Order: sequence, then structure tokens, then C-alpha cells
Amino acid sequence: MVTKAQFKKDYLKKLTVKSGRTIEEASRWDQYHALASMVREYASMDWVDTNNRYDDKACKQVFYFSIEFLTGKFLMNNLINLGLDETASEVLDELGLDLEDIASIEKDQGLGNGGLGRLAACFMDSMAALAIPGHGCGIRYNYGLFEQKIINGYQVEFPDRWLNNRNVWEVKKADKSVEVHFYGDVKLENGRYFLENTTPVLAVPYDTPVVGYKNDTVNTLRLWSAQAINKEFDYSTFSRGEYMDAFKKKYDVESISQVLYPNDSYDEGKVLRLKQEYFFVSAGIQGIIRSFKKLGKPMAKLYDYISIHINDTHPSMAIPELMRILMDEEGFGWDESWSIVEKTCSYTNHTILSEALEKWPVEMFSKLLPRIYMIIEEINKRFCLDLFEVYHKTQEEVNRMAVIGHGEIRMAHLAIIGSHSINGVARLHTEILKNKELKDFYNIMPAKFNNKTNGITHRRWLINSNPELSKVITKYIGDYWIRDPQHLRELMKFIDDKDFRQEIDDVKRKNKEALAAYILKHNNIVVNPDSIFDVHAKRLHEYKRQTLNILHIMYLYNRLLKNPDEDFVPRTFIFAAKAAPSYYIAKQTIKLINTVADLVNNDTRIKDKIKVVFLENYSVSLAEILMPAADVSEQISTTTKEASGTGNMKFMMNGAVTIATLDGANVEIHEQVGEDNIVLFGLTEEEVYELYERHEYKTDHIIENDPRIKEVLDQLINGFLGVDKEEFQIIYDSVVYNDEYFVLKDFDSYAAAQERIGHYYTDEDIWLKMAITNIAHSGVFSSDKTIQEYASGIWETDRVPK
Ligand code: 26V
Repeated sequence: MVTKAQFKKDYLKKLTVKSGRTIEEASRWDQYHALASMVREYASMDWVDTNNRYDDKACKQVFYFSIEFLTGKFLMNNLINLGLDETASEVLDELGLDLEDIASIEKDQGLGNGGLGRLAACFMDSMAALAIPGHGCGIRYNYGLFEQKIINGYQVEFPDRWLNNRNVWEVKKADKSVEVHFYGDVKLENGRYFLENTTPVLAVPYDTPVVGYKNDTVNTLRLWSAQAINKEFDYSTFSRGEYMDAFKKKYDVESISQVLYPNDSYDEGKVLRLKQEYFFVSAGIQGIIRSFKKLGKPMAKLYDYISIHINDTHPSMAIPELMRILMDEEGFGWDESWSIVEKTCSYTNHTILSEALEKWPVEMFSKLLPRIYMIIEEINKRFCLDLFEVYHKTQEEVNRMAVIGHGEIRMAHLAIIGSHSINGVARLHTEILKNKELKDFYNIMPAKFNNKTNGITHRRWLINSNPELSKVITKYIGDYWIRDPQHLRELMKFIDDKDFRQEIDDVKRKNKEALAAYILKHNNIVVNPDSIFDVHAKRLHEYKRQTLNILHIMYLYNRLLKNPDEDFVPRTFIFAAKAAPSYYIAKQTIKLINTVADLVNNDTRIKDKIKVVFLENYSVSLAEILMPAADVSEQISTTTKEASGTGNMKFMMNGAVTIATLDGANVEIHEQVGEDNIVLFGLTEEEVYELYERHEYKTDHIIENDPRIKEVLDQLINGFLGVDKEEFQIIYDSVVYNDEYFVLKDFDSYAAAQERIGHYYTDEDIWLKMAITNIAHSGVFSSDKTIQEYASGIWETDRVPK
């Protein structure tokens, strides 16, 4: 362990070397840069050791393939995991600097849209904490998810230049680059296929250390960047005087890792996206095979040493790519290759939304990836044959289940048949996969299906983001919960302890004040820390029903206008959400929230009883401020639509009470905390399916019979909101004429649930009991537990501690 004196000496030296300035002259960036570089170097010793340890022991290693890793900032987490946070804080203090201040300058690594990418980041943290040999494989996007600004109430997107000031954490490994080949002609020679006339792209890996919690283990997150091969530009074209064309090739090639697609619910079928997917999958697998060969173990037993995890369908080309390498490069036959691939690969499904299920047009795919397409065709042919001959399926069933159909390749089907394990991300979601969405597959291969409920890392989402709460917890139950968060349960022993309750209350109050200050600074809105902080933070999607929330706020506003003296528990409704740039109705929902906010916040008649705040640019860092300050966590998706949710777990761990439908992991949260400590409402799974199946649901009856609903709907289109009458027509039409997410159907039940929240909140005893019960039962949602289950149930990997 580094001593304080050593740390100080190292820091001062690093600052001088890196910035060429004295401590007095150094800018905030210089101070950050020196500190971060130093922390990375500290981690590097263990990094090398860890890799050697894994190789020496020839232990099984996991490669988690994901098109997104939403890691956020690294500095504080790495300091905590290295056990150096206090040392750093004290040393900087002595130097007249502030650690928190310095840490805040780091740019978020925002290489993901939402839940799936953040889950990948939590999993990386947990694998390292448990000393499970597990590494990430993804894309080093030059631009992460767009930066959101709210201008005149509308979302406007700006590029996220996260790499502008260089990335201290990564190490370029140019010598580990590989070539990825696109297009070309498939040739056969001596019984082996190969490609000619391809367009090659150089894949250059950048490695980031993933530091385990005080365990000398450092795993690797490897992100690939696309580079043109060999030449800066095409010299012959350049010589002919076609200057711009000379660079075109280079730009085309490098566009592959230029930008993260900002869409997470609608499969656009763009060729660039397909290129991205094959690019990182092929590079990753080539890298794995190359280092595997150095171990000197038999390729036929690859699955004893390597596990490849496919995070959603985006990396599912891992299956045909591994087939290609085994057959075309290693000389295995089809059957043996297939058996190796199936034993090596596993797949997680994250969504049942049909529009999000990836399908690639055969024409586009076969041109871009001719050999991979050939292999998929063969996989499909053999699978369909099996369906007929082994499983006696009808033609109709075979058509439904085939990998190729209607001119498209169905990536989920490919992932299912090429993997030995398929898991859902919450119990309800897994049951829906088995009994509805993937029923055909479950019927013939039930043993492959399993549930692994998502989790979150308490190191980022509690220890780092809510240090005050962590301190109180440790004061009462000791610090063993940090190793095993299930021990948070012991907090229940203190649920009636007055002092403990007071301390919990004080922490929440302080966090709410901090958020209030943030809101004042960024939105210029004064909010009351005594009001209920009701937070709805997640991607903007119709199924997540921000619309239900804002319509309900409009109703509360109307109620107060009619009766300003009503005994009303003051509420601050806080939203944070990015909408996909092409998702018009989602963007209009943001405009609606901001429009309502302007109206409500400036109406003195309601005496500040409601405030509405939309915080721009929702990101990991913003979430770290929001979660600790929330009283109420909005988890109000249309039942069956949210596969799991992970924000729900983060809020709960920070003592918020959930208002929820019985969807995704909310079901399991309910089970943990019990009926009294969660506020449920809305349609059940059965009711939702019945409504969908009967095709009879209409909203006119609801609107006629509920004046609250009628009034707010009218206000959307009658000018009441002070904008063009047409502005929110699309939202009006969607809930009135095509309410596929049952916003109006659930309105009454949601309003009643909100009413209950108000009652509970006014009784401090009840509320604190609810909050504490939530914290105490959040340990089962630790991603350490989830990862342990993946390790034993799917990957069959052991811990390899030092
Ligand atoms: C999906 C798609 C599908 C269409 C093509 C573009 C694209 C890009 C990204 C994604 C990923 C979105 C899926 C996602 O984030 N799902 C969320 O996964 C969480 C972790 O399992 C889970 O908690 C959320 O319920 C689920 O919505």
C-alpha cells in the first residue's frame, strides 16, 4: 500500500513532469491529469501481475462482448478500489487542493445509451472485485452518446467530444492490432474457404484497466478503434490530383468507430451499424484466438479456457466468426466447430420490444460479409433440417424459427441456437421469454434458458455516490457490507432506533440540498428540500411512460388551481432523459415536460406546491447526484415492457421509495421489501396480455368517465399550455387513439398511488421505515451476486485471487 508521504512525493513529481508547471501554476486539468496518470500507473503493476496470474494458471477467462460500455468517470472509483481515496483526499488537502473538485473535471466515458451499456460497466466492476478473469470487448467510439442541451424547451443534440483532452485511462496496444475484412469474393482451395479482394480495416485495441476492490486484481476493458491500413491516403489517387477522393477511403474506413448509434429501441438496419458489429466481434475473436494459441492448449478444448458472452444480439456474429476461424483457419470440420462454438458462447436477451430485435437484410449482409453469410446459411439449413427431422416441426413452425426468413437474418435466432445458455435479465422477463416471445425455442431446448436478474455495483452507486450514507451504515453495522452487500439487511435491527433514523434522515436532507443547489445553478429554479423529490430518470421511451407522469402533474396543477389552499404535500418532480434524435414523439415529450415546468413553476397561485424540473444531459455522473437525493423513484413502465430496469435498484439502494408497476425487476424489489414498502399500481402482466389479445381496448370510455383525464387531454391541444395548439397534437393522438402503452388505462391507479405517497411522506415514521427497509434489502441487487451467478451457472469460471 502506498503511504501518504509516497503519494505526495509521486504526485508532485507527476504534476511537474506532466504539466511542466509548479503546483501554483497548474490548471485544474493539469492537477486532474497528473493524479489520474498516477493512479493508472499504480494500477498497472497489478494489471501486469493479474494477466500473468491468469496465463500461468491457464484458468478459464470470460470475454464480455458488448457494443456499449457506459462506464462514466473513473478517477474516484479507481481510488476507492485501490484503497487510496482517503490518502488522496488528505494529501491534496495538504496541498491546498480539493479531490472532489479535481475529480469532477473528468469527462464521462459515455459509450452507451442506457441500461444495457451501464449493466456492462457494473459487470466489469464486479468481475474485477470478485477476481473473476473477465474482460470487456467493445468499440472505442470517438464520440459517445450525444450531449443534450435544452433550448427553448426542446432537446438539441451536440457531439460528445469526450476524447478531446485525451483519455488518461487507456493504453494503446498497436502491436496487438488485427485486420478485419469486409466485402470480397469467397474462394475455395484444398477444401478450405478464403476471401479475396476484400476491404481490410485495421482494428487497433485500446486497453483500460478495470480495478478490483482492494484485491490486487486488474482486468481489462479492450475497446477497438478502426484505422485505415498502411497508408494515410491513397497515393495514386492523390497523384492524379483528386485530392478529396484520396482521403475518402481513409474517412470511410475510420467512420466505423467514429460514433455510437444513439438509438436503443428501433433497429434502423444501417450498413454502418452492421460494420461496427462485425468490426469489434471479429477483432475481439481474433485477439482471443491469438492469445489462446500462446497458451499451448488444444483448440478443440477452447471452451475449457474461454467463455464468450454475447450481450444482446449486437455481438451475435461471434458465432459465425468463430466458426469461420475454426474451419477456414484452424482446419476443423463443421460438426466439431459447431460443438466448440456452442459450448463457448452464451447470450443475454435484454428486450422483448419487437422493433428492437435485430434483423439484417440478406442482400446487404451477404455483400458486406460474404463468408459469414455463407456460414449463417449453412447454420440455418442444418437447423431447419433438425427442426423437421428431430423435432417434427411443421413447415409453418420452421418458417417461424428459421434464422433466415422473409429476406432477413434474425440475429436473436442465431444467438439462441449458437449458444449453450440464453438468459433473461429479471425473473418476469425470463418467464415472458420462455412462455411467449421465445416459446418455440424454449420448447425444444428448455435446458438452455435461465434467469439472471440484473444487478448494480454498490461501489459506484453507494460508496462513491453517497459517501455520507455509507458512513452511517458502517457506523451501525460495521463495514462487512462493503464486501458483501447482502449484509445491509442487518440495518433492519435498527429500524426503530431513533438516532439511526435521524441520521438516515439527515443524510437524505443533505443530499437533497445538494441537488437543490445543482438545480438552482443549472435550471435557475428554486426548489424546496422539504418537498417530496420525485425522480423519473431514464431513457425517454413511450413504454417508460414519462407521459403518464407529466399528465398526472398537469392534473395536480389543475387541482391546486381549483383549490389553492388544499392541504397538499409539496412536490418537486424531477425528470432527466435523453430521447433518440429520430424519435419525434419522445422529443415532443421533453418539450411537454419543459412547457408544463414553465407554466407551473411560475404560477404564484399554487404557492410553490409543485415544481417541475427537467435536468439536461442525463449521464452516469448526473445519476450519481440524483439517486442519493431522491425520495421517490418512478418505475412506471407498461407492465411486460421493461426487461429489468437497473435504475430502480440504484434508487432503492439510496433509500428512495419506488412507485411501480409490477414489471421487470420491480417484481423482485416488491418481493424483497414487502407490500408496505413499495407503492404499486397499474395493470398486471395477465391484464396487459389480455388487453393486447382481445384487440378491444379503446380510450373513449375512460375519457368520458374521468373528468381529470378529459381536462388534461384538452389542455394539450387547446392553447392552455401557451404554445401552438398543434405542438402536442402527436402526444394527444397517441394516448387518445393509439394508447398502446395504456397511459390512460393506468392513470387512475397511478393517481391513487401518488396520493398514497403523499400520505406516507407526511408521516415521518412511516416514511423513514420505508426508506430504511429499501436500503436494507437492496443487497440482493448487487451485481457481485449477479456475476457470481453468471460465473457458476453460465461461464463455469472460478475466482482466481492473488
Ligand atoms: C438496442 C438496440 C436495438 C435496435 C438497434 C440499436 C440498439 C442499440 C442499443 C440497444 C440496447 C438497448 C437495450 C437496453 O438497454 N435494454 C435494457 O437493458 C437493461 C439491462 O438489462 C434492462 O435493465 C432494461 O430493462 C432494458 O430496457
